[in-house]
Amino acid sequence: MSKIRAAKVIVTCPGRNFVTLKIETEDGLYGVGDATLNGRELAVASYLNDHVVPCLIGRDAHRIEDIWQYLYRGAYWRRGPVTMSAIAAVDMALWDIKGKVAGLPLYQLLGGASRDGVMVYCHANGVTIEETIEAARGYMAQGYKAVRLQAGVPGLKSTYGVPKDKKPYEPADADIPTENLWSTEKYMRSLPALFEAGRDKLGWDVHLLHDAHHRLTPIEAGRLGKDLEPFRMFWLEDAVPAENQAAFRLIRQHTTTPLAVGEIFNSIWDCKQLIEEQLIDYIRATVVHAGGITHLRRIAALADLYHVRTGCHGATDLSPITMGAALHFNLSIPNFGIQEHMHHAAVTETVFPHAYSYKDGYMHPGEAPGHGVDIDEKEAAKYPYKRAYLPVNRLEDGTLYNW
Ligand code: CS2
Ligand code: MG
Repeated sequence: MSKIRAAKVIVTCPGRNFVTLKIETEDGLYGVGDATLNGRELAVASYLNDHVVPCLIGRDAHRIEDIWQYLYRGAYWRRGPVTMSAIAAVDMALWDIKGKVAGLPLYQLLGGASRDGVMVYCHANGVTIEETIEAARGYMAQGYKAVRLQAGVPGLKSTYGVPKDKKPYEPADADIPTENLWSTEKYMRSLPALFEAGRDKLGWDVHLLHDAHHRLTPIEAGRLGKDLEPFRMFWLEDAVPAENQAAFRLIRQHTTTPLAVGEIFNSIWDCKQLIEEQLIDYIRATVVHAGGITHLRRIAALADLYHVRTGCHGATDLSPITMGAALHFNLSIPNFGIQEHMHHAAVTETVFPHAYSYKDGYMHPGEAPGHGVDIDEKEAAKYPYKRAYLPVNRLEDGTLYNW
């Protein structure tokens, strides 16, 4: 028994907004969990502060599954990104504590390492194809075995996924969302040339990925997947919005390009049909938005039965705590596929010291007890919350569209 003495929510903005839950036990240990939901951060902070923290005090920190069920079933209102991010934060903090009590890195509690390292992919972005290829070359020189290629679309002024001013990530940069224009026709015409150049200039010994950010219809996605088949992509991500899981049947009927989806999923119910019907190849749900280690393991176990591998979301709006927790998860499960790796800003790293590291295309969670990521509260206090939104997307006739 290790009684929970206190729990607090820390909101900080070192480069971008992060919400962290810190749980302390009566025997003087603590664990931290990520609760960041980009653009809706304070909703999760309130959910935790007002509704979860009071229910945690006095509970046994070791009863991770029981506390998970208590927060999920007990709330009556199930699922949804706010609820599941809050539960995830509790879950991550409790696994962190258990690891510290055991004196073992989290992956050891999850069954031990199934591989030596976690293959990661990075983002090569550019306004032009040449710029994107140049960026990919730079990453390959650092040892990356897998690179996501995104380039500006000729005829569209700005596109989400292609950062402005050569910034290294896609910042949520506006107090009120800025508006981009979108044209599927222009995009679909431009993309094969990017991957043709990719294979031509980068060769065949690198995995190439692409994110379509839910902007296509199923039949368009089928056609794009077919057009990209000659380039043997690792995956085409988020081809269509995935609320209607059956929509992926149509894409599958038309292309053998591997499909990835799920960064906005928050429970196993969002991907049950996609997995059981083998409509996808990679599931992108990750620790913070899909109910923590406890729930993500359940998703991965289901996926394993159907030849679906994991490809956890790892953008910079997920805090280093999620990256650390995901790396332990990735190292331990049998059906790991790949992990996304976007570099956090240096200032983010000062607030979240961590044991994980990158070397030659692979990451490793490190050997620190627990998940190995901490929060420096003094540093965190220097960066107050700042409202910031991602852009929205409109079609050229003004219709609001998916970004
Ligand atoms: C993207 C993310 O990493 C990805 O694949 O889709 O940048 C995503 O847009 C953000 O995490 C949204 O918060
Ligand atoms: Mg994505």
